[in-house]
Amino acid sequence: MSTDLIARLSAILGPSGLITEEADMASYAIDWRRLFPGRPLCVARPASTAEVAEVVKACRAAGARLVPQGGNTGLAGGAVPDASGGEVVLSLTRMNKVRAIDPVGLTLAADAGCILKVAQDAAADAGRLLPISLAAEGSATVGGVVSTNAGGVNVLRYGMARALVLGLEVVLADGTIVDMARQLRKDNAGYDLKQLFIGTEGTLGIVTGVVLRLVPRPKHTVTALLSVPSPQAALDLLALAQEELGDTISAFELMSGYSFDLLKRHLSLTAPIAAGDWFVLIEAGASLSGLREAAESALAAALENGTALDGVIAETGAQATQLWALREHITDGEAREGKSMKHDVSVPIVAVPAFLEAADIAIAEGAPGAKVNAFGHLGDGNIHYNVVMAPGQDGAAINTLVHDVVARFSGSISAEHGIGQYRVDELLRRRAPAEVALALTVKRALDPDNFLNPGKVLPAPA
Ligand code: 2HG
Ligand code: ZN
Repeated sequence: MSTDLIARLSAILGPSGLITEEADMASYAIDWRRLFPGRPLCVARPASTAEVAEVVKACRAAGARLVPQGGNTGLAGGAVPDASGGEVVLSLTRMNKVRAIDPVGLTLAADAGCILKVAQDAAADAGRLLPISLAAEGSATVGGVVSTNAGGVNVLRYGMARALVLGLEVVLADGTIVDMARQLRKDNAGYDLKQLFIGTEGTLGIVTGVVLRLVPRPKHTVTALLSVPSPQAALDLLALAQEELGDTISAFELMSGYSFDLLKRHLSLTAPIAAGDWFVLIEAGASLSGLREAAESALAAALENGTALDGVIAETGAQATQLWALREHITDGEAREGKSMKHDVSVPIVAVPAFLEAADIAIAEGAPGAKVNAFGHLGDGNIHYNVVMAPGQDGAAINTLVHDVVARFSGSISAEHGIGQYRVDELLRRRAPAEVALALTVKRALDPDNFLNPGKVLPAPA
């Protein structure tokens, strides 16, 4: 069977579009954190939507399951194959072009495999902003960003990826191409079917093209790093920033002292301000003047009333980049520290300080010796509550400890990273049976043979 399929795929894709050698498949077979090793039958690299459709039909006919993959930067193992040696990885990375930009209509159309940074740069060249920003933007693809409904640091102003999607082109499990890549701002004609494919991690169809919303590029940006005594002080600072800077705030990030300790010890990165137990990185952007003055007066007020202990506003773009480098390297610092259990949780924004306190107690009591690397998007109530384990500790038990606290605050066990294969069991435990059943109904309708990305997001249907 597999020899016939390889021959068929080779005929569809040509020599540069199919990888079958184990060594050449290695980077497609495992996630970047090397937590979910798989073994694909082969890696198909189509160069067009028509080729994607042909690959889908060939694999389906041969009974080989398909795992769509973009930049493979996910944190939940959603884009890697299982270890059976029977799944085909469908890499979209050869479909990498920006298709069109409309700077007045504020839209950008791209192939699914276009790197996010390439799309951001194309928008910037047209004088516009593609307002989605995440640490993996140099390798993540726009198709992956949409398929996982990625978040990032600008969600509080611009929303998750879903909020930026105007149109999609997808290939269904039977190979049908559905072209919904419309550039319309308003389109209320019937079901909004593109939503089925946003955030469902390739389990209902394969995103091959996207149309994203752009925004005008703010002429002025301010970036500030502050140290604060506690998460509650950070929340007070958010309230103050909202008063002074209003809806110009595009990022409000919280980082623990331990996060900065990791940056210093593993990457020689240090904060240019006096340390506190916590740090906050704020960015705001506006086209009208007066933003910097407003930021300076907000900083002065925060220092005056003790909300902030110290703070700096970047003087140049290069300084702003340096401040952002601190935030963006925390994941890297954590990876160098040891094995960690990641918790991508959200609770109501005002509950973040109480959540952190309760979770810290749960870890201190239930997993003594573990260290908590808490940081994330305070402006969205989304904390990366990552637990660096002591030798011999049980990761699943740590998951349960943290997620039990999340449940107490009516939070979510995945605010932005998705479910992938990492959180399937936890999702089943934490979501109401009626919600899981509804999801399975949708899955069965679109992919009755469980052919697309099996075992991700949902359990394999019985
Ligand atoms: C971030 O906010 C990413 O930097 C990664 O979502 C978070 O490493 C993590 O847990
Ligand atoms: Zn994040």
